[in-house]
Amino acid sequence: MSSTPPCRICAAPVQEFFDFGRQPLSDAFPAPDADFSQEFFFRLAVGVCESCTMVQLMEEVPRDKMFHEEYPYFSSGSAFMREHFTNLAKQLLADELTAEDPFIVELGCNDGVMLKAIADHGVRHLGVEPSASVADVAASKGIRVRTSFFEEATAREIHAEDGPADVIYAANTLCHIPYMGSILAGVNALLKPTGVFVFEDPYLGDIVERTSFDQIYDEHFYFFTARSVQEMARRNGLELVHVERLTVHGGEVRYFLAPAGQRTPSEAVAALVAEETERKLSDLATLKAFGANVVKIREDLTALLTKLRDEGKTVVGYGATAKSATVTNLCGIGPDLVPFICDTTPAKQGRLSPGTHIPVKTPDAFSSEYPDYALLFAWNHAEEIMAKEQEFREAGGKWILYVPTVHVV
Ligand code: DWN
Ligand code: SAH
Repeated sequence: MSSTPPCRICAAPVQEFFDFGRQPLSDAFPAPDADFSQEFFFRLAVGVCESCTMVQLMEEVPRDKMFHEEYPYFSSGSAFMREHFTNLAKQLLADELTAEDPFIVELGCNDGVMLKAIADHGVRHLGVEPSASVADVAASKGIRVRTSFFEEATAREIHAEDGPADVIYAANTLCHIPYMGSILAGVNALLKPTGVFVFEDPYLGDIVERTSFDQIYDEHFYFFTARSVQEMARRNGLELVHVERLTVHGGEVRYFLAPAGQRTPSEAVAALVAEETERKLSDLATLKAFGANVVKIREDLTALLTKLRDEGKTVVGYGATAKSATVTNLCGIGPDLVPFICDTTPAKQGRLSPGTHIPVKTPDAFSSEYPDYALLFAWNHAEEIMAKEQEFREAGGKWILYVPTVHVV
């Protein structure tokens, strides 16, 4: 185990609790003829801050290596997620965007999956999105986008050009940003005193409960709890005033932050903090037990895949998710165990999975000749995918899942 780096929120020591070893960039899909000696790897390990309890990566990957003009994750690829974000837009329009000529800024708007519904209502908006691949798609939908990283300087420029924001929103983005001091200074500079900063990200409580260890990869730097977010807000002149549990992406929490003293915190905040204390969620012992569960899943999954291969069964991966990079690289799953992964994303098709180089193919490759088993890497979309792949089940196919334990359905 290496030395303890300072916490990115409060500078106290961070205690490491699990090391995933050498891992590639989770969203870098090399071409089959790429020079693999150039593939980027880093040590993926996770720890907890002794003081503010923030769970975070031990090493930071430079942001330009992850978010750029070839970023291949397009948020609108899931019908469930499109509905989720349309509902959220309606909620914000009804509850928060009620002032005269309101203004909303979204960090990490991706392909505009949420802002489209806002733009359709004629509400003033701006998406801040560094990855041109997805930002261009948002712009093509008529959404106003600024192709850059959000940070304090960006926030000040936006304020100078557009005035203060009623809402700043970020889905599955804040947890991607190590430089939190600059982000929250930007939020303070841009938000109206009556405004609200809303963000939703994978919840440590769900990750620990379900051993969904594949939520841990280069892009996910922080793993929030109500307690750690409350502490982070407090240190930056903000206050956690509300929380909502969400079921998407395997379990998330939506946090509402307001300038300190402006809103009365709801009972849901105290209730979730109390639940986390009761569970000892941020205790090193709890997190080390999580690590032991990860090791068990790795052993069970490699044993199952090896057994199926030795029996001559076919296994195909379903969904070339960023999450699956952690699974395939931790477990050593390459094309010998899983000959290909099918995925609907054109930018991933014809490429290889990061690190273990499993070919990514179109969904046709799956349906033209069903395998005996499908390893569901996109397990967070299980309901949507299993509904659309009913024929696979009817043809005798079985799904392999590895969260919360390795099982076949
Ligand atoms: O936080 C992040 C989340 C929001 O998105 C990012 N850091 C990166 C990305 O993570 P991910 O790749 O693990 O997300 P998903 O949503 O689990 O990825 C689903 C993958 O599966 C996509 O590549 C699309 C594909 N897919 C498919 O082939 N058929 C998805 C669905 C719903 C389908 O029916
Ligand atoms: N909000 C979408 C996208 C999540 S993927 C959804 O929930 O599906 C994370 C996104 O954050 C990527 O599109 C990435 O380009 C963006 N991102 C990373 N760092 C950022 C920053 N500093 N400011 C704004 N967006 C950022």
